[in-house]
Amino acid sequence: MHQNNLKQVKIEELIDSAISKPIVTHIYTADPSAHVFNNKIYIYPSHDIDAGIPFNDNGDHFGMEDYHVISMDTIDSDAVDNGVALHVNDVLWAEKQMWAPDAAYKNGKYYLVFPARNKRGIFQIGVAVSDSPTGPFKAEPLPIKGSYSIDPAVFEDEDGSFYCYFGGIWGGQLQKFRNNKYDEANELPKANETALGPIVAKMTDDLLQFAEEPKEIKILDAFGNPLLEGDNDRRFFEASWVHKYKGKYYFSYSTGDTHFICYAIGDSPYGPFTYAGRILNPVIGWTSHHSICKFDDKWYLFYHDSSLSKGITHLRSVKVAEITYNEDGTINTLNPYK
Ligand code: FUB
Repeated sequence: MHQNNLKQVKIEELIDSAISKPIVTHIYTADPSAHVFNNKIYIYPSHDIDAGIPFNDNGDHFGMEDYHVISMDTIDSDAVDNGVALHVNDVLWAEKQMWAPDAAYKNGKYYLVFPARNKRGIFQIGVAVSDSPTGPFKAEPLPIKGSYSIDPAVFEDEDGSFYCYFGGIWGGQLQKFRNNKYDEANELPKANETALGPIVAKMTDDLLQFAEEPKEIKILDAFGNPLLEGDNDRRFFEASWVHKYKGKYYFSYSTGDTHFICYAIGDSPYGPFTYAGRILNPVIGWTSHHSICKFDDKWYLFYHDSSLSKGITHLRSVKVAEITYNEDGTINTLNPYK
């Protein structure tokens, strides 16, 4: 049998054995940031389209233009697509590539926090505000001052403080920054050097700006040493997410080119976080991106794969599966296919 046919048979078998189905099938969705607002589930995903842009390692083929918010009354109920919540044409500072967003709620307002390339081709992070969790959202005229790179995730701590985590290497441009400054000459560290960490900044009370200089987060191994750039199975690539479980901060992320969703545990929203294992094994498609959310006393992993498009890496679909913890606080690894 021809190699491509073999590959196709393998994908069909994997799709058949998937542990969950796409939440919506009429559009492609990815990078799901899930939240419970007013006892209902709201998913803030990327809206994948085929923009006709050739594939490259920069991810230029991820040419998304808008966001749709998906809502569900319960984890098993039908998902509702609430239409266009924000379009790139309505964001003054943004040029293209509306990548993975997140959302937050405070004092009666909903905040969509999203990355896009500005007119100079540099990723920044913007905020758009609405009275409704489903939008439409009105974008601030400028991006967050001092923001850069991709994949913002907004975490609300129990004291009411909000933190924005962000960053992604390769197309996400994090490797071009050191100490929050861009230099085109900057590249990834060498394999035996400390890997680049994700970035965190506390947000201002109005959730429109960073309240402090962004700081790099350390992810350590069990011996307290920082993970190295060559440790591709464990080092940070993109897709930050933070949740709290039994008083500990869980920082989860994608390892990118090795396709794992991993997590690390710490005692502060700023880290350091100690690597603790894998949450999700590789999915169909190149990227893996997730969020973790509690609903009705159960914990769920929202993630995506490219099963609906039969493996087209930039045409992904959001899925959900329950995750479970062990007594020691570790999370049991999910296999997306049986
Ligand atoms: O959706 C575009 C990019 O792909 C996201 O920003 C990354 O996390 C990856 O999922």
